Amino acid sequence: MQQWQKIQNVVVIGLGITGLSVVNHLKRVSSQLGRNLSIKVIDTRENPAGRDKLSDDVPLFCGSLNQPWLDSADLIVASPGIALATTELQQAAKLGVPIVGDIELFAWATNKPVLAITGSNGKSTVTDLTGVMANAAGIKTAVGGNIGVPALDLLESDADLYVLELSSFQLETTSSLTLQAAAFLNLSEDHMDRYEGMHDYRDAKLRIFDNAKIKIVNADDKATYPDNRQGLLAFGIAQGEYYLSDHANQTWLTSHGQRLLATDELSIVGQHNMLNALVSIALLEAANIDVKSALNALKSYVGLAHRCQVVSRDNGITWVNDSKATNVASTLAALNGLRIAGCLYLLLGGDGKGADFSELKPALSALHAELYCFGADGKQLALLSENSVYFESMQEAVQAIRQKAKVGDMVMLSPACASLDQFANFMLRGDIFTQLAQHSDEQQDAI
Ligand code: UMA
Ligand code: ADP
Repeated sequence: MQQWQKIQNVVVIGLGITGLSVVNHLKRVSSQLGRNLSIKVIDTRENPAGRDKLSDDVPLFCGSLNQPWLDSADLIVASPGIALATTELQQAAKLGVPIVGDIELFAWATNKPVLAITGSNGKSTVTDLTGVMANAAGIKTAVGGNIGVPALDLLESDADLYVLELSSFQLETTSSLTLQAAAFLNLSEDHMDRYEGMHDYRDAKLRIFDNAKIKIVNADDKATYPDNRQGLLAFGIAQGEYYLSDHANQTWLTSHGQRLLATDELSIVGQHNMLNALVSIALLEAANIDVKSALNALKSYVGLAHRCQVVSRDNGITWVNDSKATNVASTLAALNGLRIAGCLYLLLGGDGKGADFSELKPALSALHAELYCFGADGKQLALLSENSVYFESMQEAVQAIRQKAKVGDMVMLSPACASLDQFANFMLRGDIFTQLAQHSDEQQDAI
Protein backbone atom coordinates (compact mmCIF):
# COMPACT_ATOMS: atom_id res chain seq x y z
CA MET A 1 0.00 0.00 0.00
CA GLN A 2 3.01 2.32 0.30
CA GLN A 3 2.51 3.60 -3.26
CA TRP A 4 -0.68 5.32 -2.07
CA GLN A 5 0.93 7.32 0.75
CA LYS A 6 1.11 10.62 -1.15
CA ILE A 7 -1.90 10.06 -3.39
CA GLN A 8 -5.31 11.62 -2.70
CA ASN A 9 -6.74 12.96 -6.00
CA VAL A 10 -7.05 10.29 -8.68
CA VAL A 11 -8.36 10.96 -12.19
CA VAL A 12 -9.43 7.95 -14.23
CA ILE A 13 -9.51 8.38 -18.00
CA GLY A 14 -11.89 6.17 -19.95
CA LEU A 15 -15.19 4.69 -18.87
CA GLY A 16 -15.08 1.34 -20.64
CA ILE A 17 -14.63 -1.91 -18.72
CA THR A 18 -11.12 -0.87 -17.65
CA GLY A 19 -12.23 2.49 -16.23
CA LEU A 20 -15.04 0.84 -14.27
CA SER A 21 -12.69 -1.78 -12.86
CA VAL A 22 -10.27 0.99 -11.81
CA VAL A 23 -13.02 2.94 -10.00
CA ASN A 24 -14.10 -0.21 -8.14
CA HIS A 25 -10.50 -0.93 -7.22
CA LEU A 26 -9.92 2.63 -5.97
CA LYS A 27 -12.93 2.26 -3.69
CA ARG A 28 -11.48 -0.96 -2.29
CA VAL A 29 -8.12 0.78 -1.80
CA SER A 30 -9.91 3.63 0.03
CA SER A 31 -11.37 1.23 2.54
CA GLN A 32 -8.02 -0.52 2.97
CA LEU A 33 -6.30 2.86 3.54
CA GLY A 34 -9.02 4.01 5.92
CA ARG A 35 -9.43 7.30 4.00
CA ASN A 36 -11.52 8.16 0.96
CA LEU A 37 -9.46 8.79 -2.18
CA SER A 38 -11.01 11.52 -4.33
CA ILE A 39 -11.96 9.79 -7.58
CA LYS A 40 -13.00 11.59 -10.80
CA VAL A 41 -13.61 10.11 -14.25
CA ILE A 42 -13.11 11.64 -17.71
CA ASP A 43 -14.08 10.17 -21.07
CA THR A 44 -13.63 11.99 -24.38
CA ARG A 45 -16.77 10.33 -25.71
CA GLU A 46 -20.10 12.11 -25.13
CA ASN A 47 -21.72 8.86 -24.11
CA PRO A 48 -19.15 6.40 -22.78
CA ALA A 49 -19.97 2.72 -22.57
CA GLY A 50 -19.85 2.42 -18.77
CA ARG A 51 -21.91 5.52 -17.89
CA ASP A 52 -24.90 3.61 -16.45
CA LYS A 53 -22.65 1.49 -14.24
CA LEU A 54 -20.76 4.35 -12.57
CA SER A 55 -21.94 5.11 -9.06
CA ASP A 56 -23.48 8.57 -8.49
CA ASP A 57 -20.84 9.66 -5.97
CA VAL A 58 -18.09 9.70 -8.67
CA PRO A 59 -17.92 12.94 -10.72
CA LEU A 60 -17.84 12.28 -14.50
CA PHE A 61 -16.69 14.70 -17.21
CA CYS A 62 -17.57 13.72 -20.80
CA GLY A 63 -16.75 14.98 -24.29
CA SER A 64 -13.14 16.13 -23.88
CA LEU A 65 -10.17 15.87 -21.54
CA ASN A 66 -10.67 18.25 -18.60
CA GLN A 67 -7.24 19.88 -18.31
CA PRO A 68 -7.69 21.42 -14.83
CA TRP A 69 -8.74 18.02 -13.45
CA LEU A 70 -5.69 16.39 -15.06
CA ASP A 71 -3.23 19.05 -13.94
CA SER A 72 -4.36 18.96 -10.30
CA ALA A 73 -4.35 15.15 -9.98
CA ASP A 74 -1.88 13.23 -7.81
CA LEU A 75 -2.29 10.26 -10.14
CA ILE A 76 -3.86 9.73 -13.56
CA VAL A 77 -5.02 6.22 -14.43
CA ALA A 78 -5.39 6.01 -18.22
CA SER A 79 -7.41 3.32 -20.02
CA PRO A 80 -5.66 1.54 -22.89
CA GLY A 81 -7.94 3.18 -25.47
CA ILE A 82 -6.46 6.64 -24.84
CA ALA A 83 -3.04 7.44 -26.32
CA LEU A 84 -0.37 8.74 -23.95
CA ALA A 85 0.73 11.08 -26.73
CA THR A 86 -2.53 13.06 -26.36
CA THR A 87 -1.63 16.75 -25.82
CA GLU A 88 -3.58 17.11 -22.57
CA LEU A 89 -1.88 14.04 -21.06
CA GLN A 90 1.50 15.27 -22.16
CA GLN A 91 0.86 18.62 -20.44
CA ALA A 92 -0.10 16.92 -17.16
CA ALA A 93 2.97 14.68 -17.41
CA LYS A 94 5.17 17.78 -17.85
CA LEU A 95 3.74 19.14 -14.60
CA GLY A 96 4.93 15.93 -12.93
CA VAL A 97 1.60 14.10 -12.62
CA PRO A 98 2.32 10.35 -12.81
CA ILE A 99 0.29 8.48 -15.44
CA VAL A 100 -0.27 4.75 -15.01
CA GLY A 101 -2.67 2.12 -16.32
CA ASP A 102 -4.81 -0.54 -14.68
CA ILE A 103 -2.05 -3.16 -14.92
CA GLU A 104 0.28 -0.94 -12.86
CA LEU A 105 -2.40 -0.72 -10.13
CA PHE A 106 -2.73 -4.50 -10.36
CA ALA A 107 1.04 -4.79 -9.82
CA TRP A 108 0.79 -2.59 -6.71
CA ALA A 109 -1.99 -4.78 -5.32
CA THR A 110 -0.64 -8.31 -5.57
CA ASN A 111 2.41 -10.32 -4.63
CA LYS A 112 1.10 -13.57 -6.12
CA PRO A 113 2.96 -15.06 -9.10
CA VAL A 114 1.94 -13.62 -12.47
CA LEU A 115 2.51 -14.96 -16.01
CA ALA A 116 1.98 -12.57 -18.91
CA ILE A 117 1.68 -12.85 -22.67
CA THR A 118 2.01 -10.31 -25.46
CA GLY A 119 2.52 -10.40 -29.24
CA SER A 120 0.67 -9.47 -32.41
CA ASN A 121 -1.20 -12.78 -32.86
CA GLY A 122 -2.10 -15.66 -30.57
CA LYS A 123 -2.22 -13.77 -27.26
CA SER A 124 -5.76 -14.78 -26.31
CA THR A 125 -5.20 -18.42 -27.25
CA VAL A 126 -1.98 -18.76 -25.22
CA THR A 127 -3.46 -16.87 -22.26
CA ASP A 128 -6.58 -19.01 -22.16
CA LEU A 129 -4.72 -22.29 -22.68
CA THR A 130 -2.18 -21.47 -19.98
CA GLY A 131 -5.01 -20.80 -17.55
CA VAL A 132 -6.81 -24.01 -18.49
CA MET A 133 -3.64 -26.09 -18.04
CA ALA A 134 -2.64 -24.44 -14.76
CA ASN A 135 -6.10 -25.03 -13.31
CA ALA A 136 -5.97 -28.65 -14.52
CA ALA A 137 -2.66 -29.03 -12.69
CA GLY A 138 -4.45 -28.06 -9.49
CA ILE A 139 -3.31 -24.42 -9.23
CA LYS A 140 -6.11 -21.93 -8.59
CA THR A 141 -5.56 -19.62 -11.54
CA ALA A 142 -7.33 -16.46 -12.70
CA VAL A 143 -7.09 -15.30 -16.32
CA GLY A 144 -7.64 -11.77 -17.63
CA GLY A 145 -6.23 -8.55 -19.09
CA ASN A 146 -6.66 -7.68 -22.76
CA ILE A 147 -8.52 -10.98 -23.25
CA GLY A 148 -11.63 -9.19 -21.97
CA VAL A 149 -11.66 -9.41 -18.16
CA PRO A 150 -9.94 -6.37 -16.59
CA ALA A 151 -6.99 -7.50 -14.49
CA LEU A 152 -8.18 -5.58 -11.40
CA ASP A 153 -11.43 -7.57 -11.42
CA LEU A 154 -9.37 -10.74 -10.90
CA LEU A 155 -8.11 -9.63 -7.49
CA GLU A 156 -11.40 -10.61 -5.87
CA SER A 157 -10.93 -14.21 -7.05
CA ASP A 158 -8.17 -14.90 -4.51
CA ALA A 159 -6.23 -16.94 -7.04
CA ASP A 160 -2.78 -18.43 -6.40
CA LEU A 161 -1.62 -17.61 -9.93
CA TYR A 162 -2.59 -14.91 -12.44
CA VAL A 163 -2.27 -15.24 -16.22
CA LEU A 164 -2.55 -11.92 -18.06
CA GLU A 165 -2.83 -11.07 -21.75
CA LEU A 166 -1.17 -7.67 -22.14
CA SER A 167 -1.57 -5.37 -25.13
CA SER A 168 1.11 -2.90 -26.16
CA PHE A 169 -1.19 -0.12 -24.89
CA GLN A 170 -1.35 -1.70 -21.43
CA LEU A 171 2.40 -2.25 -21.36
CA GLU A 172 3.07 1.44 -22.13
CA THR A 173 1.55 2.45 -18.78
CA THR A 174 3.05 -0.39 -16.70
CA SER A 175 6.46 -0.21 -15.05
CA SER A 176 6.53 -2.30 -11.89
CA LEU A 177 4.78 -5.56 -12.77
CA THR A 178 7.04 -8.35 -11.55
CA LEU A 179 6.52 -11.47 -13.62
CA GLN A 180 7.46 -15.05 -12.93
CA ALA A 181 7.58 -15.39 -16.72
CA ALA A 182 6.63 -13.32 -19.76
CA ALA A 183 6.14 -14.43 -23.36
CA PHE A 184 6.44 -12.28 -26.50
CA LEU A 185 4.87 -14.46 -29.22
CA ASN A 186 5.54 -12.64 -32.50
CA LEU A 187 5.59 -9.22 -34.11
CA SER A 188 3.70 -8.11 -37.23
CA GLU A 189 2.22 -4.79 -38.27
CA ASP A 190 -0.71 -3.59 -36.15
CA HIS A 191 -1.99 -0.44 -34.43
CA MET A 192 0.05 1.88 -36.66
CA ASP A 193 -2.50 4.61 -35.89
CA ARG A 194 -1.08 4.72 -32.33
CA TYR A 195 2.62 4.20 -33.06
CA GLU A 196 5.16 6.11 -35.11
CA GLY A 197 6.36 2.88 -36.67
CA MET A 198 7.19 -0.76 -36.00
CA HIS A 199 10.12 0.29 -33.80
CA ASP A 200 7.80 2.10 -31.38
CA TYR A 201 5.28 -0.72 -31.36
CA ARG A 202 8.00 -3.30 -30.66
CA ASP A 203 9.49 -1.18 -27.85
CA ALA A 204 6.08 -1.05 -26.14
CA LYS A 205 5.81 -4.84 -26.32
CA LEU A 206 9.36 -5.41 -25.10
CA ARG A 207 8.43 -3.65 -21.83
CA ILE A 208 6.86 -6.97 -20.80
CA PHE A 209 10.39 -8.24 -20.07
CA ASP A 210 11.47 -5.31 -17.84
CA ASN A 211 10.78 -7.14 -14.56
CA ALA A 212 10.39 -10.71 -15.81
CA LYS A 213 12.39 -13.51 -14.24
CA ILE A 214 12.01 -15.76 -17.29
CA LYS A 215 11.69 -14.27 -20.77
CA ILE A 216 10.11 -16.50 -23.41
CA VAL A 217 10.86 -15.44 -26.99
CA ASN A 218 10.19 -16.76 -30.49
CA ALA A 219 13.36 -18.26 -31.97
CA ASP A 220 11.85 -17.80 -35.46
CA ASP A 221 11.09 -14.10 -34.89
CA LYS A 222 14.13 -12.23 -33.61
CA ALA A 223 12.06 -9.06 -33.12
CA THR A 224 10.76 -10.69 -29.93
CA TYR A 225 14.24 -10.75 -28.32
CA PRO A 226 15.09 -8.13 -25.66
CA ASP A 227 18.58 -6.60 -25.40
CA ASN A 228 19.02 -8.03 -21.91
CA ARG A 229 19.04 -11.80 -22.48
CA GLN A 230 19.24 -12.89 -18.85
CA GLY A 231 16.62 -15.57 -18.14
CA LEU A 232 15.91 -16.09 -21.85
CA LEU A 233 14.17 -19.22 -23.13
CA ALA A 234 13.08 -19.66 -26.74
CA PHE A 235 10.36 -21.59 -28.53
CA GLY A 236 10.40 -22.33 -32.25
CA ILE A 237 9.50 -24.76 -34.99
CA ALA A 238 12.90 -26.43 -34.91
CA GLN A 239 15.03 -24.38 -32.53
CA GLY A 240 15.06 -23.14 -28.95
CA GLU A 241 14.39 -24.96 -25.69
CA TYR A 242 10.78 -25.66 -26.70
CA TYR A 243 10.34 -27.00 -30.23
CA LEU A 244 8.62 -29.52 -32.52
CA SER A 245 10.58 -32.74 -33.05
CA ASP A 246 9.91 -35.67 -35.37
CA HIS A 247 9.89 -39.19 -34.00
CA ALA A 248 8.21 -42.41 -35.18
CA ASN A 249 6.36 -40.59 -37.97
CA GLN A 250 4.86 -38.12 -35.56
CA THR A 251 5.55 -34.52 -34.55
CA TRP A 252 6.11 -34.01 -30.83
CA LEU A 253 5.84 -31.06 -28.48
CA THR A 254 9.31 -31.11 -26.98
CA SER A 255 10.75 -29.37 -23.92
CA HIS A 256 14.53 -29.36 -23.41
CA GLY A 257 14.87 -32.54 -25.50
CA GLN A 258 12.04 -34.35 -23.74
CA ARG A 259 9.08 -35.40 -25.93
CA LEU A 260 5.89 -34.49 -24.05
CA LEU A 261 2.99 -35.09 -26.44
CA ALA A 262 2.43 -36.07 -30.08
CA THR A 263 0.68 -33.22 -31.87
CA ASP A 264 -1.77 -35.74 -33.42
CA GLU A 265 -3.27 -36.00 -29.94
CA LEU A 266 -4.14 -32.32 -29.81
CA SER A 267 -7.64 -31.08 -30.61
CA ILE A 268 -6.41 -27.67 -31.81
CA VAL A 269 -5.15 -27.51 -35.38
CA GLY A 270 -2.47 -25.60 -37.31
CA GLN A 271 1.25 -25.26 -36.72
CA HIS A 272 0.77 -21.88 -35.02
CA ASN A 273 -1.34 -23.63 -32.40
CA MET A 274 1.42 -26.21 -31.83
CA LEU A 275 3.69 -23.24 -31.11
CA ASN A 276 1.04 -21.69 -28.87
CA ALA A 277 0.93 -24.98 -26.93
CA LEU A 278 4.74 -24.89 -26.57
CA VAL A 279 4.54 -21.39 -25.10
CA SER A 280 1.91 -22.48 -22.57
CA ILE A 281 4.15 -25.39 -21.57
CA ALA A 282 7.12 -23.02 -21.22
CA LEU A 283 5.09 -20.64 -19.05
CA LEU A 284 3.89 -23.44 -16.78
CA GLU A 285 7.38 -24.84 -16.38
CA ALA A 286 8.59 -21.34 -15.54
CA ALA A 287 6.00 -21.27 -12.75
CA ASN A 288 7.23 -24.67 -11.51
CA ILE A 289 3.95 -26.35 -12.42
CA ASP A 290 4.00 -30.06 -13.24
CA VAL A 291 3.18 -29.94 -16.96
CA LYS A 292 2.60 -33.70 -17.19
CA SER A 293 -0.45 -33.35 -14.94
CA ALA A 294 -1.89 -30.82 -17.40
CA LEU A 295 -1.33 -32.76 -20.62
CA ASN A 296 -4.83 -34.23 -20.68
CA ALA A 297 -6.25 -30.71 -20.48
CA LEU A 298 -3.97 -29.70 -23.35
CA LYS A 299 -5.14 -32.67 -25.44
CA SER A 300 -8.80 -31.83 -25.01
CA TYR A 301 -8.38 -28.05 -25.40
CA VAL A 302 -10.42 -27.05 -28.45
CA GLY A 303 -9.31 -23.41 -28.56
CA LEU A 304 -11.24 -20.19 -28.25
CA ALA A 305 -14.27 -19.68 -30.42
CA HIS A 306 -13.53 -18.35 -33.93
CA ARG A 307 -9.77 -19.09 -33.82
CA CYS A 308 -8.96 -22.24 -35.80
CA GLN A 309 -11.72 -23.90 -33.80
CA VAL A 310 -12.81 -27.41 -34.82
CA VAL A 311 -16.60 -27.17 -34.71
CA SER A 312 -17.58 -30.52 -36.26
CA ARG A 313 -16.05 -33.83 -37.27
CA ASP A 314 -19.26 -35.38 -38.60
CA ASN A 315 -18.89 -38.01 -41.33
CA GLY A 316 -15.08 -37.81 -41.14
CA ILE A 317 -15.04 -34.21 -42.38
CA THR A 318 -13.30 -31.64 -40.15
CA TRP A 319 -14.97 -28.22 -40.07
CA VAL A 320 -12.78 -25.37 -38.76
CA ASN A 321 -14.05 -21.91 -37.77
CA ASP A 322 -11.22 -19.33 -38.03
CA SER A 323 -13.48 -16.31 -38.47
CA LYS A 324 -11.08 -14.19 -36.31
CA ALA A 325 -8.65 -14.41 -39.26
CA THR A 326 -9.51 -10.93 -40.47
CA ASN A 327 -6.17 -10.31 -42.19
CA VAL A 328 -3.73 -12.13 -44.44
CA ALA A 329 -1.23 -12.88 -41.64
CA SER A 330 -3.71 -14.84 -39.53
CA THR A 331 -4.99 -16.87 -42.53
CA LEU A 332 -1.36 -17.65 -43.39
CA ALA A 333 -0.87 -18.90 -39.83
CA ALA A 334 -3.86 -21.20 -40.25
CA LEU A 335 -2.51 -22.60 -43.54
CA ASN A 336 1.15 -23.00 -42.65
CA GLY A 337 2.03 -26.55 -41.72
CA LEU A 338 -1.57 -27.76 -42.10
CA ARG A 339 -1.70 -31.50 -42.73
CA ILE A 340 -4.91 -32.90 -44.22
CA ALA A 341 -5.55 -36.41 -45.50
CA GLY A 342 -7.93 -35.14 -48.21
CA CYS A 343 -8.86 -31.82 -49.72
CA LEU A 344 -8.97 -28.41 -48.01
CA TYR A 345 -12.10 -26.45 -48.87
CA LEU A 346 -11.10 -22.93 -47.89
CA LEU A 347 -13.72 -20.22 -47.45
CA LEU A 348 -12.16 -16.84 -48.25
CA GLY A 349 -13.91 -13.50 -48.55
CA GLY A 350 -15.38 -10.34 -47.11
CA ASP A 351 -13.81 -6.90 -46.88
CA GLY A 352 -10.08 -7.19 -47.60
CA LYS A 353 -9.31 -3.61 -46.47
CA GLY A 354 -7.09 -3.15 -49.52
CA ALA A 355 -4.70 -5.96 -48.52
CA ASP A 356 -2.34 -7.70 -50.92
CA PHE A 357 -3.73 -11.24 -51.06
CA SER A 358 -0.85 -12.59 -53.18
CA GLU A 359 1.08 -13.45 -49.99
CA LEU A 360 -1.34 -16.37 -49.62
CA LYS A 361 -0.26 -17.98 -52.92
CA PRO A 362 2.79 -20.01 -51.76
CA ALA A 363 0.92 -21.46 -48.77
CA LEU A 364 -2.05 -22.38 -50.97
CA SER A 365 0.06 -24.03 -53.64
CA ALA A 366 1.63 -26.29 -50.97
CA LEU A 367 -1.83 -27.69 -50.17
CA HIS A 368 -4.47 -29.66 -52.03
CA ALA A 369 -6.95 -26.80 -51.74
CA GLU A 370 -10.08 -25.55 -53.41
CA LEU A 371 -11.04 -21.93 -52.77
CA TYR A 372 -14.66 -21.05 -52.13
CA CYS A 373 -14.76 -17.26 -52.28
CA PHE A 374 -17.56 -14.91 -51.34
CA GLY A 375 -18.44 -11.35 -50.42
CA ALA A 376 -17.07 -7.95 -51.42
CA ASP A 377 -13.53 -9.06 -52.29
CA GLY A 378 -14.41 -12.66 -53.16
CA LYS A 379 -13.81 -12.23 -56.89
CA GLN A 380 -10.33 -10.85 -56.27
CA LEU A 381 -9.54 -13.75 -53.92
CA ALA A 382 -10.77 -16.26 -56.52
CA LEU A 383 -7.90 -15.09 -58.77
CA LEU A 384 -5.40 -16.68 -56.37
CA SER A 385 -5.93 -20.15 -57.80
CA GLU A 386 -7.39 -22.00 -60.77
CA ASN A 387 -9.21 -24.21 -58.28
CA SER A 388 -11.57 -21.51 -57.13
CA VAL A 389 -15.23 -20.61 -57.36
CA TYR A 390 -17.12 -17.48 -56.38
CA PHE A 391 -20.48 -17.20 -54.61
CA GLU A 392 -22.39 -14.12 -53.45
CA SER A 393 -22.61 -15.39 -49.87
CA MET A 394 -20.71 -17.66 -47.47
CA GLN A 395 -23.91 -19.66 -46.93
CA GLU A 396 -24.17 -20.52 -50.65
CA ALA A 397 -20.49 -21.47 -50.75
CA VAL A 398 -20.94 -23.85 -47.78
CA GLN A 399 -23.95 -25.51 -49.45
CA ALA A 400 -21.81 -26.15 -52.54
CA ILE A 401 -18.94 -27.60 -50.47
CA ARG A 402 -21.33 -29.92 -48.65
CA GLN A 403 -22.16 -31.63 -51.96
CA LYS A 404 -18.48 -32.46 -52.56
CA ALA A 405 -16.71 -32.97 -49.22
CA LYS A 406 -15.88 -36.53 -48.18
CA VAL A 407 -14.03 -38.43 -45.42
CA GLY A 408 -10.58 -36.94 -44.70
CA ASP A 409 -11.44 -33.49 -46.08
CA MET A 410 -11.35 -30.22 -44.15
CA VAL A 411 -13.70 -27.26 -44.56
CA MET A 412 -12.13 -24.11 -43.14
CA LEU A 413 -13.47 -20.58 -42.78
CA SER A 414 -10.28 -18.47 -42.55
CA PRO A 415 -11.42 -15.55 -44.68
CA ALA A 416 -8.40 -13.16 -44.54
CA CYS A 417 -10.97 -10.36 -44.54
CA ALA A 418 -13.13 -8.34 -42.18
CA SER A 419 -16.75 -9.43 -42.05
CA LEU A 420 -18.43 -6.05 -42.10
CA ASP A 421 -19.61 -6.17 -45.75
CA GLN A 422 -22.07 -8.98 -44.94
CA PHE A 423 -22.07 -9.58 -41.16
CA ALA A 424 -22.33 -7.45 -38.00
CA ASN A 425 -18.92 -8.76 -36.80
CA PHE A 426 -16.51 -11.71 -37.06
CA MET A 427 -18.30 -13.51 -34.21
CA LEU A 428 -21.62 -13.58 -36.08
CA ARG A 429 -19.87 -14.78 -39.26
CA GLY A 430 -18.25 -17.59 -37.25
CA ASP A 431 -21.51 -18.47 -35.49
CA ILE A 432 -23.36 -18.81 -38.81
CA PHE A 433 -20.57 -20.98 -40.23
CA THR A 434 -20.65 -23.16 -37.10
CA GLN A 435 -24.41 -23.55 -37.35
CA LEU A 436 -24.05 -24.60 -40.99
CA ALA A 437 -21.26 -27.04 -40.07
CA GLN A 438 -23.19 -28.66 -37.26
CA HIS A 439 -26.53 -29.06 -38.99
CA SER A 440 -27.38 -32.22 -40.86
CA ASP A 441 -28.43 -32.04 -44.51
CA GLU A 442 -32.13 -32.11 -43.61
CA GLN A 443 -31.75 -29.23 -41.15
CA GLN A 444 -29.85 -27.17 -43.72
CA ASP A 445 -33.09 -26.32 -45.51
CA ALA A 446 -34.40 -24.64 -42.39
CA ILE A 447 -31.45 -22.25 -41.95
N1 UMA B 1 -12.05 5.89 -25.82
C1 UMA B 1 -12.31 7.19 -26.11
N2 UMA B 1 -12.12 8.12 -25.13
C2 UMA B 1 -11.70 7.81 -23.90
C3 UMA B 1 -11.44 6.47 -23.60
C4 UMA B 1 -11.61 5.51 -24.59
O1 UMA B 1 -12.70 7.53 -27.22
O2 UMA B 1 -11.58 8.73 -23.07
C5 UMA B 1 -12.28 4.88 -26.86
C6 UMA B 1 -11.01 4.16 -27.31
O3 UMA B 1 -10.35 4.79 -28.33
C7 UMA B 1 -11.54 2.76 -27.67
C8 UMA B 1 -12.76 2.60 -26.78
O4 UMA B 1 -13.06 3.89 -26.28
O5 UMA B 1 -11.93 2.69 -29.01
C9 UMA B 1 -12.53 1.64 -25.65
O6 UMA B 1 -11.39 2.04 -24.93
P1 UMA B 1 -11.16 1.64 -23.41
O7 UMA B 1 -9.76 1.96 -23.05
O8 UMA B 1 -12.25 2.19 -22.56
O9 UMA B 1 -11.36 0.05 -23.54
P2 UMA B 1 -12.02 -0.98 -22.52
O10 UMA B 1 -13.45 -1.15 -22.80
O11 UMA B 1 -11.62 -0.67 -21.15
O12 UMA B 1 -11.27 -2.34 -23.03
C10 UMA B 1 -9.86 -2.44 -22.84
C11 UMA B 1 -9.25 -3.03 -24.09
N3 UMA B 1 -9.54 -2.16 -25.22
C12 UMA B 1 -8.59 -1.48 -25.83
O13 UMA B 1 -7.42 -1.56 -25.55
C13 UMA B 1 -9.01 -0.58 -26.96
C14 UMA B 1 -9.81 -4.43 -24.30
O14 UMA B 1 -9.13 -5.04 -25.38
C15 UMA B 1 -9.56 -5.28 -23.06
O15 UMA B 1 -10.19 -6.54 -23.23
C16 UMA B 1 -10.11 -4.58 -21.83
O16 UMA B 1 -9.57 -3.25 -21.72
C17 UMA B 1 -9.75 -5.32 -20.53
O17 UMA B 1 -8.37 -5.29 -20.31
C18 UMA B 1 -9.83 -5.09 -26.63
C19 UMA B 1 -8.94 -4.66 -27.76
O18 UMA B 1 -9.43 -4.41 -28.86
C20 UMA B 1 -10.26 -6.53 -26.90
N4 UMA B 1 -7.62 -4.55 -27.54
C21 UMA B 1 -6.69 -4.20 -28.58
C22 UMA B 1 -6.32 -5.43 -29.39
O19 UMA B 1 -6.42 -6.56 -28.87
O20 UMA B 1 -5.87 -5.25 -30.55
C23 UMA B 1 -5.43 -3.62 -27.94
P1 ADP C 1 -4.80 -12.20 -30.38
O1 ADP C 1 -5.37 -12.22 -29.00
O2 ADP C 1 -3.33 -11.84 -30.35
O3 ADP C 1 -5.59 -11.41 -31.38
P2 ADP C 1 -5.96 -14.81 -30.97
O4 ADP C 1 -5.54 -15.98 -30.16
O5 ADP C 1 -7.28 -14.19 -30.69
O6 ADP C 1 -4.80 -13.71 -30.90
O7 ADP C 1 -5.92 -15.21 -32.51
C1 ADP C 1 -6.18 -14.22 -33.53
C2 ADP C 1 -5.95 -14.80 -34.93
O8 ADP C 1 -4.56 -15.14 -35.07
C3 ADP C 1 -6.74 -16.10 -35.20
O9 ADP C 1 -7.11 -16.15 -36.57
C4 ADP C 1 -5.74 -17.18 -34.89
O10 ADP C 1 -5.99 -18.38 -35.62
C5 ADP C 1 -4.40 -16.54 -35.32
N1 ADP C 1 -3.29 -17.02 -34.47
C6 ADP C 1 -3.37 -17.64 -33.27
N2 ADP C 1 -2.14 -17.94 -32.80
C7 ADP C 1 -1.26 -17.47 -33.69
C8 ADP C 1 0.17 -17.45 -33.77
N3 ADP C 1 0.93 -18.00 -32.81
N4 ADP C 1 0.74 -16.88 -34.86
C9 ADP C 1 -0.02 -16.32 -35.82
N5 ADP C 1 -1.37 -16.31 -35.83
C10 ADP C 1 -1.99 -16.87 -34.78
